Amino acid sequence: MSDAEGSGGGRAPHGLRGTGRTSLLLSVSDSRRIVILGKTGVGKSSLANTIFGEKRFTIGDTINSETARCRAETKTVCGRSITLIDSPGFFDTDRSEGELKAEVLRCVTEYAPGPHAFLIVLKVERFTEQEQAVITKMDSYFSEEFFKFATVLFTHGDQLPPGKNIQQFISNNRLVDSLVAKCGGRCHVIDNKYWNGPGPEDPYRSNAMQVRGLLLTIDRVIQANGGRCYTNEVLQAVERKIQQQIEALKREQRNISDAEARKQSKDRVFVGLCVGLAAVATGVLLVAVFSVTGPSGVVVAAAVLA
Ligand SMILES: Nc1nc2c(ncn2[C@@H]2O[C@H](COP(=O)(O)OP(=O)(O)OP(=O)(O)O)[C@@H](O)[C@H]2O)c(=O)[nH]1
Ligand SMILES: [Mg+2]
Repeated sequence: MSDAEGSGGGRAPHGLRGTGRTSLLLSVSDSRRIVILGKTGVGKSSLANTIFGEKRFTIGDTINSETARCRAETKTVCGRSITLIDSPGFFDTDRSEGELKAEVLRCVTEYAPGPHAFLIVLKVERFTEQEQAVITKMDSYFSEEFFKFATVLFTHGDQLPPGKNIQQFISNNRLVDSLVAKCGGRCHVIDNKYWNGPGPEDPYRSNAMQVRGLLLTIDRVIQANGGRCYTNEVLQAVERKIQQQIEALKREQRNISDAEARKQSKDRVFVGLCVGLAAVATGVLLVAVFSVTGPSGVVVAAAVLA
C-alpha cells in the first residue's frame, strides 16, 4: 500500500492566482482532475475504466496504440467527483516529436487550469532497456513540483511473484525505486484483467481494495498541496484563453450551458494553439507543461496569450 506523505501545509505557491472563474483551489463541489500518463499500451485507458468501474475509455490491443487523443470523463467514485484525463503515450521513445505536437496541445486544453494529481503508469514486468529509457525520459521532463502531485501506478499486478507486494517488486530496480521515492513513496498496483473478482482470498490482489487505497492517496496529495492544483504559466495562460472564449460564446449564444460553452471553447483554443505554437518544438512544450517556472514556460505562455 501507499506510503503517502503527511498532511502538510496549505501554502499557495508564490505568484499563483485564480484564473477567471475557475479557481486554482479545490472546493467541495469541484471535480478532482487526475491525469493519467505512461507509455503506449501500459494500460492507461484500462486503468481509467477500472477506477470508474465501467467502460468509458476505449481499450487497445497490445500491438497498436489506441488512445490517439487526450480524453476526459467525469464520474462520482466513492463519494468523490473524479475527472480522469487519459493521455496518449507522450514519453514513448519511438515517436517523433512532430507526431506528438497536436496531442500535447489537445491535452493542455484538458489539463487547464491544472490537474490535482498525476498517475504515472508502469507495468509489472522485467524492465528492459526500452522501459528504462521511457522512465529516464519522463524523469527528464518532470519538475520537483510535478512530483508533489504524482503517484506511480502499476498495472499487470498478476505478474507480481506469488506472495510479493509492489514495494518488494520495485526494490529490485534502482531507477523505478528512485521514481517512486520522488513521488513521496506513493505507489499502488492493480490488474485490469484479473483482479476484478468480488472477494478474493488475497485482498491485496483486488482492484476494489487497490482503487480505494489509490483514492485515499490522492486525497492525501490534495491535502498536502493545500487543495491547489498543479499549475504554471502555460496552464494559466491557456485557462485565460478558455475563459475569454467562454465569455464570447455566451454573448453569441445566450442559452448555451456552462459545460457546452467550456467544451466548445477548448476546441477553439486548441485550434488557436496549433497556429500560435507552430514554431515551438514538442520537447519545449512538454518541459513547459511539466515544469513550474522556467524560460520555456515564459516563452510558451507568451505565445499562448499573443
Ligand atoms: N493482463 C492484463 N492486461 C492488461 C492490463 N491493463 C491493460 N491490459 C491490456 O493491455 C492492452 C492495452 O491496454 P490499454 O488500456 O488500451 O493501454 P493504453 O495505455 O491505454 O494504450 P494506448 O492508448 O495505446 O497508449 C489491452 O489489451 C488490455 O486489455 C492489466 O492490468 N493486466
Ligand atoms: Mg489508451
